Amino acid sequence: MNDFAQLYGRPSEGEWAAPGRVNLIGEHTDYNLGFVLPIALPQTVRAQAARSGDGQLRLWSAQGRELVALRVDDLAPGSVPGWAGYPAGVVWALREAGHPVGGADLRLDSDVPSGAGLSSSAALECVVAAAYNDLYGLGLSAAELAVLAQRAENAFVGVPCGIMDQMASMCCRPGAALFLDSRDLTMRQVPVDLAGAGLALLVLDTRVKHDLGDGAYAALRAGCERAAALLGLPALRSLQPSGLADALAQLPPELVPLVRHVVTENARVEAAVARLDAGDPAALGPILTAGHASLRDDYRVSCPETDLAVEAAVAAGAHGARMTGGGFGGSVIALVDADAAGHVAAEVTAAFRAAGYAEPRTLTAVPAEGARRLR
Ligand code: GAF
Repeated sequence: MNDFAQLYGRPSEGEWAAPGRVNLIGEHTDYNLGFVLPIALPQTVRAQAARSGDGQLRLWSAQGRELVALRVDDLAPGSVPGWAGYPAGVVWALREAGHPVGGADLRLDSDVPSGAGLSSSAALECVVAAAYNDLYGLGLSAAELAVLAQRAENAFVGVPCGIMDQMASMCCRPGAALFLDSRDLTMRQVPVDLAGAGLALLVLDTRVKHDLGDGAYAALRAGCERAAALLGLPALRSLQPSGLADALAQLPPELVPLVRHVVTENARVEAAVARLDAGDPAALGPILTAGHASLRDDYRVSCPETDLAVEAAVAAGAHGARMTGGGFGGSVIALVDADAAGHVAAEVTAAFRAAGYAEPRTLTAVPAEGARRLR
């Protein structure tokens, strides 16, 4: 039921996939033009697609079991509510950038948990960008598609996200983390051999709904931009750890913890890359836990559930743990010995039960491939 031919009365021209992500370290640094270090998840959004000749964009989602039909010429920021705004925004952004694209029929399916801070929205944008790039022969690079997908989210959906999630979904490679400089989008694939080191990366979805659209994310971003302006910097990225104390002394008290987080977090990304380059992924553990403390105490984007998951994971023997993504709920990652993964997950689950929280959903993250054509 509801396969492409049944929905649209003809075969698709191809099928594409784009993954969700977890970020190893480098949170709330991307819009400050700093460093991030995400890996792609094996979980993807898939799109079967074919060009339509009638100027219509038809979107069917296997999760919503809903068909949305839109006229491409009528697409305008804010005009498409709900999940369909993300794919529609990509088509709008492509046209805005002058690319000669028209309508398409898409059948979308996903196993990226939504609302879990695992970047299901960016995966949805990126799979549509990848499909359109091939269907309409645009010849855009993965990074160019990521920038257009971010523009869709910023200007069409209205969420002021940075570039990390779209770059992760488009550009990650199997077995590697993407060391990305958000200032100029230079990137390096850093090998991450967790299995070879006897390690595993647990993802614990706290099931506390993560939503970037509620204004808190925008307020944090605005705070960082105000701090940079007060310091006379183009972005907080330009502030080095050696200049941090002097800079903090010049800022109003409410901006001090934000700036401290961003500067120390950029340094943690560089430290994490150095450990991975040295072939010592277990040494990431304390860096992850320090990153969580900074997000909890300085940036204040954790919540009781993510704090408890981190504490319980570390108490159960994890090398380190932290919330991942924007915060306000979502998921925690825990770096564990592979043979202790079940034990750590069980201990976090028991702690949640004891606290009266809904049980976390657990998966194991393996660095997977970015957006690609499947057939
Ligand atoms: C969300 C945003 F979409 C990213 O751009 C990034 O800012 C992240 O939160 C925090 O690091 O995932």
